[in-house]
Amino acid sequence: MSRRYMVAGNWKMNGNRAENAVLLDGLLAGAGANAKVEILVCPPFPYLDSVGARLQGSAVLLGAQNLSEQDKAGAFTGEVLGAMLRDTGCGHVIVGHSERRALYGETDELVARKYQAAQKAGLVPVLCVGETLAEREGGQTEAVLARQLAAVLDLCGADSFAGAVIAYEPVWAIGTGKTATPQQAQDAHAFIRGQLRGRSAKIADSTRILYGGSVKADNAQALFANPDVDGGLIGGASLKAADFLAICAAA
Ligand code: G2H
Repeated sequence: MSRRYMVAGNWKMNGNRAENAVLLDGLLAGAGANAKVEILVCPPFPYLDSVGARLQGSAVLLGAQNLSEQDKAGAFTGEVLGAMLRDTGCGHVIVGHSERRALYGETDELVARKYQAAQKAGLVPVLCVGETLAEREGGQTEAVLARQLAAVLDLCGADSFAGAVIAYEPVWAIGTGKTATPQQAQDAHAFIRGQLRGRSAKIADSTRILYGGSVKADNAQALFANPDVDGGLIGGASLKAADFLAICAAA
Protein backbone atom coordinates (compact mmCIF):
# COMPACT_ATOMS: atom_id res chain seq x y z
CA MET A 1 0.00 0.00 0.00
CA SER A 2 1.36 3.43 -0.83
CA ARG A 3 1.26 6.01 1.91
CA ARG A 4 1.78 9.69 1.26
CA TYR A 5 4.69 11.18 3.18
CA MET A 6 3.98 13.72 5.88
CA VAL A 7 6.48 16.23 7.20
CA ALA A 8 5.17 18.02 10.28
CA GLY A 9 6.77 21.02 11.97
CA ASN A 10 6.41 21.07 15.75
CA TRP A 11 7.32 24.65 16.59
CA LYS A 12 7.16 23.86 20.33
CA MET A 13 7.25 27.04 22.48
CA ASN A 14 8.95 29.20 19.86
CA GLY A 15 8.05 32.12 17.67
CA ASN A 16 6.28 35.44 17.79
CA ARG A 17 4.19 37.31 15.24
CA ALA A 18 7.19 38.77 13.42
CA GLU A 19 9.20 35.55 13.34
CA ASN A 20 6.17 33.51 12.30
CA ALA A 21 5.56 35.87 9.38
CA VAL A 22 9.12 35.39 8.11
CA LEU A 23 8.94 31.62 8.55
CA LEU A 24 5.58 31.34 6.80
CA ASP A 25 6.62 33.61 3.91
CA GLY A 26 9.59 31.35 3.27
CA LEU A 27 7.60 28.19 3.71
CA LEU A 28 4.78 29.21 1.41
CA ALA A 29 7.22 30.40 -1.24
CA GLY A 30 8.73 26.92 -1.41
CA ALA A 31 5.93 24.55 -0.39
CA GLY A 32 3.62 22.97 -2.88
CA ALA A 33 6.34 21.97 -5.30
CA ASN A 34 6.41 18.42 -3.90
CA ALA A 35 3.15 16.50 -4.38
CA LYS A 36 4.64 13.45 -2.63
CA VAL A 37 4.52 15.11 0.78
CA GLU A 38 1.81 16.55 2.97
CA ILE A 39 3.14 19.44 5.06
CA LEU A 40 1.78 20.28 8.52
CA VAL A 41 2.78 23.07 10.88
CA CYS A 42 1.94 23.12 14.60
CA PRO A 43 2.44 26.56 16.14
CA PRO A 44 1.78 27.47 19.79
CA PHE A 45 -1.91 28.04 20.68
CA PRO A 46 -1.88 31.88 20.60
CA TYR A 47 -0.75 31.88 16.97
CA LEU A 48 -3.13 29.28 15.54
CA ASP A 49 -5.57 31.89 14.26
CA SER A 50 -2.99 34.11 12.60
CA VAL A 51 -0.96 31.23 11.16
CA GLY A 52 -4.18 29.59 9.94
CA ALA A 53 -5.19 32.81 8.20
CA ARG A 54 -1.79 33.01 6.48
CA LEU A 55 -2.06 29.38 5.32
CA GLN A 56 -5.50 29.90 3.75
CA GLY A 57 -5.45 28.86 0.10
CA SER A 58 -2.20 26.92 0.50
CA ALA A 59 -1.70 23.17 0.77
CA VAL A 60 0.05 23.51 4.13
CA LEU A 61 -2.02 22.08 6.97
CA LEU A 62 -2.51 23.55 10.45
CA GLY A 63 -2.22 21.55 13.66
CA ALA A 64 -1.88 22.13 17.41
CA GLN A 65 0.66 20.70 19.85
CA ASN A 66 -1.69 19.54 22.62
CA LEU A 67 -5.33 19.52 23.71
CA SER A 68 -7.48 18.80 26.75
CA GLU A 69 -8.73 15.31 27.42
CA GLN A 70 -12.14 16.87 28.09
CA ASP A 71 -14.65 16.63 25.29
CA LYS A 72 -17.04 19.35 26.47
CA ALA A 73 -16.50 23.00 27.33
CA GLY A 74 -16.44 23.85 31.02
CA ALA A 75 -14.49 25.07 34.02
CA PHE A 76 -11.01 23.82 33.14
CA THR A 77 -8.81 26.88 33.49
CA GLY A 78 -5.94 26.97 31.06
CA GLU A 79 -7.09 24.00 29.03
CA VAL A 80 -7.94 23.97 25.31
CA LEU A 81 -10.83 21.93 23.95
CA GLY A 82 -10.48 19.97 20.71
CA ALA A 83 -13.53 21.75 19.30
CA MET A 84 -11.74 25.07 19.83
CA LEU A 85 -8.81 23.80 17.78
CA ARG A 86 -11.21 22.79 15.01
CA ASP A 87 -12.74 26.25 15.27
CA THR A 88 -9.36 27.87 14.60
CA GLY A 89 -8.89 25.71 11.51
CA CYS A 90 -6.74 22.92 12.91
CA GLY A 91 -7.12 19.52 11.32
CA HIS A 92 -4.41 17.78 13.36
CA VAL A 93 -3.13 17.76 16.91
CA ILE A 94 0.01 16.25 18.44
CA VAL A 95 -0.84 13.96 21.35
CA GLY A 96 1.54 12.49 23.92
CA HIS A 97 4.73 14.24 22.87
CA SER A 98 7.54 13.07 25.16
CA GLU A 99 7.93 16.60 26.53
CA ARG A 100 4.29 16.43 27.68
CA ARG A 101 4.85 12.97 29.14
CA ALA A 102 8.13 13.82 30.90
CA LEU A 103 7.63 17.46 31.93
CA TYR A 104 3.87 17.60 32.51
CA GLY A 105 3.22 14.13 33.86
CA GLU A 106 1.05 12.86 31.02
CA THR A 107 0.48 9.15 31.58
CA ASP A 108 -0.33 6.57 28.91
CA GLU A 109 -3.95 6.69 30.11
CA LEU A 110 -4.19 10.48 29.85
CA VAL A 111 -2.58 10.40 26.41
CA ALA A 112 -5.17 7.82 25.31
CA ARG A 113 -7.98 10.05 26.58
CA LYS A 114 -6.52 13.00 24.69
CA TYR A 115 -6.32 10.86 21.56
CA GLN A 116 -9.98 9.97 22.00
CA ALA A 117 -10.96 13.60 22.63
CA ALA A 118 -9.09 14.67 19.49
CA GLN A 119 -10.99 12.21 17.35
CA LYS A 120 -14.32 13.13 18.93
CA ALA A 121 -13.59 16.72 17.94
CA GLY A 122 -12.83 15.69 14.35
CA LEU A 123 -9.09 16.19 14.65
CA VAL A 124 -6.47 13.79 13.33
CA PRO A 125 -4.21 12.85 16.25
CA VAL A 126 -0.47 12.62 15.73
CA LEU A 127 0.33 10.14 18.51
CA CYS A 128 3.91 10.31 19.77
CA VAL A 129 5.58 7.24 21.24
CA GLY A 130 9.18 6.52 22.10
CA GLU A 131 11.61 5.17 24.65
CA THR A 132 14.13 6.92 26.88
CA LEU A 133 17.85 6.16 26.69
CA ALA A 134 17.68 4.07 29.86
CA GLU A 135 14.80 2.07 28.42
CA ARG A 136 16.70 1.47 25.18
CA GLU A 137 19.86 0.47 27.01
CA GLY A 138 17.79 -1.80 29.24
CA GLY A 139 16.39 -3.61 26.20
CA GLN A 140 12.93 -2.18 26.89
CA THR A 141 12.30 -0.33 23.62
CA GLU A 142 9.71 -2.70 22.23
CA ALA A 143 7.97 -3.15 25.58
CA VAL A 144 7.65 0.62 25.98
CA LEU A 145 6.32 1.12 22.46
CA ALA A 146 3.87 -1.75 22.91
CA ARG A 147 2.64 -0.33 26.23
CA GLN A 148 2.20 3.21 24.86
CA LEU A 149 0.31 1.92 21.82
CA ALA A 150 -1.80 -0.52 23.80
CA ALA A 151 -3.13 2.28 25.99
CA VAL A 152 -4.67 3.90 22.91
CA LEU A 153 -5.61 0.66 21.14
CA ASP A 154 -7.39 -0.62 24.24
CA LEU A 155 -9.36 2.58 24.83
CA CYS A 156 -10.11 3.55 21.23
CA GLY A 157 -9.71 0.36 19.19
CA ALA A 158 -7.62 -0.35 16.10
CA ASP A 159 -10.15 1.33 13.84
CA SER A 160 -9.33 4.62 15.54
CA PHE A 161 -5.98 4.53 13.72
CA ALA A 162 -7.70 4.86 10.35
CA GLY A 163 -6.35 8.15 9.06
CA ALA A 164 -4.37 8.78 12.24
CA VAL A 165 -0.64 9.42 12.35
CA ILE A 166 1.95 7.95 14.72
CA ALA A 167 5.29 9.58 15.42
CA TYR A 168 8.14 7.43 16.72
CA GLU A 169 10.35 9.77 18.71
CA PRO A 170 13.12 8.15 20.71
CA VAL A 171 13.44 10.48 23.70
CA TRP A 172 17.24 10.27 23.61
CA ALA A 173 17.21 11.80 20.11
CA ILE A 174 14.94 14.76 20.82
CA GLY A 175 16.68 18.10 20.60
CA THR A 176 19.98 16.40 21.46
CA GLY A 177 21.55 16.36 18.02
CA LYS A 178 21.63 12.56 18.27
CA THR A 179 19.53 10.86 15.64
CA ALA A 180 18.47 7.25 15.47
CA THR A 181 20.27 5.44 12.69
CA PRO A 182 18.07 4.64 9.70
CA GLN A 183 18.13 0.99 10.82
CA GLN A 184 17.12 1.83 14.41
CA ALA A 185 14.26 3.94 13.04
CA GLN A 186 13.16 1.24 10.60
CA ASP A 187 13.25 -1.43 13.32
CA ALA A 188 11.08 0.64 15.65
CA HIS A 189 8.66 1.64 12.89
CA ALA A 190 8.30 -1.96 11.75
CA PHE A 191 7.64 -2.98 15.34
CA ILE A 192 4.95 -0.28 15.69
CA ARG A 193 3.32 -1.33 12.43
CA GLY A 194 3.43 -4.93 13.64
CA GLN A 195 1.57 -3.93 16.79
CA LEU A 196 -1.15 -2.39 14.64
CA ARG A 197 -1.15 -5.43 12.37
CA GLY A 198 -1.90 -7.60 15.37
CA ARG A 199 -5.23 -5.75 15.62
CA SER A 200 -5.97 -4.91 11.97
CA ALA A 201 -3.86 -5.57 8.88
CA LYS A 202 -5.68 -2.93 6.84
CA ILE A 203 -5.09 -0.22 9.42
CA ALA A 204 -1.45 -1.26 9.82
CA ASP A 205 -0.77 -0.81 6.12
CA SER A 206 -2.44 2.58 5.85
CA THR A 207 -1.23 4.28 9.03
CA ARG A 208 1.56 6.76 8.54
CA ILE A 209 4.44 6.46 10.99
CA LEU A 210 6.71 9.51 11.18
CA TYR A 211 10.19 9.60 12.69
CA GLY A 212 11.07 12.45 15.05
CA GLY A 213 14.25 13.34 16.89
CA SER A 214 16.90 15.71 15.51
CA VAL A 215 15.83 15.27 11.89
CA LYS A 216 17.78 17.66 9.68
CA ALA A 217 18.23 18.22 5.97
CA ASP A 218 21.35 16.06 5.94
CA ASN A 219 19.85 12.98 7.63
CA ALA A 220 16.24 13.14 6.42
CA GLN A 221 16.76 11.30 3.15
CA ALA A 222 18.37 8.24 4.74
CA LEU A 223 15.62 8.08 7.37
CA PHE A 224 12.76 8.59 4.92
CA ALA A 225 14.13 5.95 2.55
CA ASN A 226 13.11 3.18 4.96
CA PRO A 227 9.99 1.24 3.99
CA ASP A 228 8.17 1.91 7.26
CA VAL A 229 9.19 5.56 7.68
CA ASP A 230 6.50 7.78 6.21
CA GLY A 231 7.98 11.17 6.96
CA GLY A 232 9.06 13.16 9.98
CA LEU A 233 7.99 15.20 12.98
CA ILE A 234 10.47 18.03 13.03
CA GLY A 235 11.25 20.33 15.95
CA GLY A 236 14.28 22.61 15.80
CA ALA A 237 14.74 22.32 12.05
CA SER A 238 11.14 23.38 11.41
CA LEU A 239 11.87 26.92 12.62
CA LYS A 240 13.79 27.96 9.51
CA ALA A 241 11.94 27.75 6.22
CA ALA A 242 14.98 26.67 4.19
CA ASP A 243 15.83 23.84 6.59
CA PHE A 244 12.24 22.64 6.80
CA LEU A 245 11.76 22.76 3.04
CA ALA A 246 14.96 20.82 2.51
CA ILE A 247 13.57 18.11 4.79
CA CYS A 248 10.29 18.13 2.87
CA ALA A 249 12.26 17.75 -0.35
CA ALA A 250 13.93 14.64 1.07
CA ALA A 251 10.58 12.85 1.27
C1 G2H B 1 11.20 15.82 18.69
C2 G2H B 1 11.30 16.76 17.57
C3 G2H B 1 9.94 17.29 17.22
P1 G2H B 1 13.68 17.92 17.39
O1 G2H B 1 10.64 16.46 19.82
O2 G2H B 1 8.85 16.66 17.79
O3 G2H B 1 12.14 17.82 17.94
O4 G2H B 1 13.58 17.76 15.89
O5 G2H B 1 14.13 19.32 17.78
O6 G2H B 1 14.47 16.85 18.03
